[in-house]
Amino acid sequence: MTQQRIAIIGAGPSGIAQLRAFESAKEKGAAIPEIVCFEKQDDWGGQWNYSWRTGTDKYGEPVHSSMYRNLWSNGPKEVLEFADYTFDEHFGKPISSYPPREVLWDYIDGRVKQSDVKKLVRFATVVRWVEYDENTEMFSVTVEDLRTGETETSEFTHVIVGSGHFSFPNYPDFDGIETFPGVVNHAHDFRGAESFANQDVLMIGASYSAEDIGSQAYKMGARSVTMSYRSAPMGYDWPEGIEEQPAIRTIDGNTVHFTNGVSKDFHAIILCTGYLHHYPFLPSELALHSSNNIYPEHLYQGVVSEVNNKLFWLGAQDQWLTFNMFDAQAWFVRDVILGRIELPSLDEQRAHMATWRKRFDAMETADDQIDFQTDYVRDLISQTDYPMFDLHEVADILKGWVQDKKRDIMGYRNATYRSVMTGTMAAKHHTEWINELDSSLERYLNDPESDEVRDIWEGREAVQRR
Ligand code: FAD
Ligand code: NA7
Repeated sequence: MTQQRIAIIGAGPSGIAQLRAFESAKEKGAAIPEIVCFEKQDDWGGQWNYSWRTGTDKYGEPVHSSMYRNLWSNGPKEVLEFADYTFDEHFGKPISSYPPREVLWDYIDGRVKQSDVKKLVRFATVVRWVEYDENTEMFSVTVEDLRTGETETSEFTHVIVGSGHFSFPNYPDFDGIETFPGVVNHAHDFRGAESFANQDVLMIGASYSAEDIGSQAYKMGARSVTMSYRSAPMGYDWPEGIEEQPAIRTIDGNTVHFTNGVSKDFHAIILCTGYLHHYPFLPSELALHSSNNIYPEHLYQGVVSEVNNKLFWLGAQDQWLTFNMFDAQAWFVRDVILGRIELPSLDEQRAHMATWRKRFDAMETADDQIDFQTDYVRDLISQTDYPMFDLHEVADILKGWVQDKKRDIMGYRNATYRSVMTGTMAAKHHTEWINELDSSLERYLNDPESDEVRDIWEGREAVQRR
């Protein structure tokens, strides 16, 4: 039998989950194959590895991360907690339910930094091309070492794609947008809203990016925030200064005309129009062609490529769950590769996918999607030795989160939840999101001295300062 050699593309949360899955088997005495993880950035963490750069990085490669400086988690951390490494274990004390980006990067890093898996990652190495040879039944993977510019090709028995799908912007055209004299950016290139103070800004889109970047602009003192929807408004109880308008009819200089006859002048436009599943390193017959949804087609168990059962995807779904879903997927993929899980025939795989697809097509509400994804993850975990956790509880937290946002879109991050893994209640954070201007790990973890602005905001007399 050919010696197994595994290529993992990307060391974001998904790629790291795969490394951790194999490591966990090794710790329990299993023989594991040779693994090489290629990561084009200098460090791991994927989207959570923030870059101030936009456009291209220092190597001339497209910048990967779409996150911005002051990003805080937009979902409760209790729904993404690793079952084998809890927040309590990492931070040694309860923390709040909506940590900033840097805090979550620290948590992801903390699980694996002490282990041997970092040695398996070739950083600053981009995967340029993957091919499958039907005769040898091997993949050849061509990579470029971005530090030296040298390319090399080597053979692998299995390829696991963990390159993410929130990196290549979807850039639709809008009539007249070329006449707009202000800043026009995609959410992928948004890094901070400070420059929007006293400005009128337009978000195009009606999903997470529009909601979060719009809220960030409001927080940083934009004079007005308008969000333009194509299908349906988000419908939150927005504070004064934020409004939703339907689709754009045309843009004429600074003036945007919406389809309902309303016109308004803007200083800046951010396209919050989502991302493309784009895999420039794969020939079309191997690539995944999908919109952003929670059940992309042709992936058995959401991970095994139907066209080649030795090619896998992690995190290809739109995500109610993230880190622990990637774990569940990685443990499953590991066990397929180790021969612990036998794949059924192609017909059976297709029948299985059709059953899930039928349920997917019948979904109507956010709660349906939450139940779908939590059931999917429970099903995966039940097939491996990943620690099972109460996914009904996770679904309840997610449904509560959806309601929290309906109640108070600017204040939902003040809510706290109980850990499904440890039972620990999250701490109330020292500063509410709307008042916090410093999203650093240091500020987050330390109880800051009382400050004047916070005192006044919270209705206390300002503390006398020297
Ligand atoms: P990524 O994190 O995208 O990592 C992919 C990795 O692959 C990157 O390191 C990249 O450099 C590497 N790579 C790509 N192409 C190549 C190549 N050709 N060769 C070598 N390496 C390559 N999730 C949450 O749980 N909570 C949140 O609050 C949240 N907020 C988000 C906000 C934004 C703006 C975005 C875009 C996403 C957010 N997410 C959030 C979802 C986020 O995508 C996941 O949390 C997670 O980062 C996905 O992990 P991944 O490893 O699948 O992909
Ligand atoms: P999403 O969730 O994929 O949403 C994309 C939005 O963009 C959605 O509202 C789309 O409208 C809208 N869209 C797409 N094309 C157009 C055009 N042509 N005109 C108007 N509106 C359009 O992407 P996000 O960036 O919000 O979120 C992705 C991830 O990043 C997510 O996981 C977050 O955590 C962060 P539609 O509803 O399809 O009509």
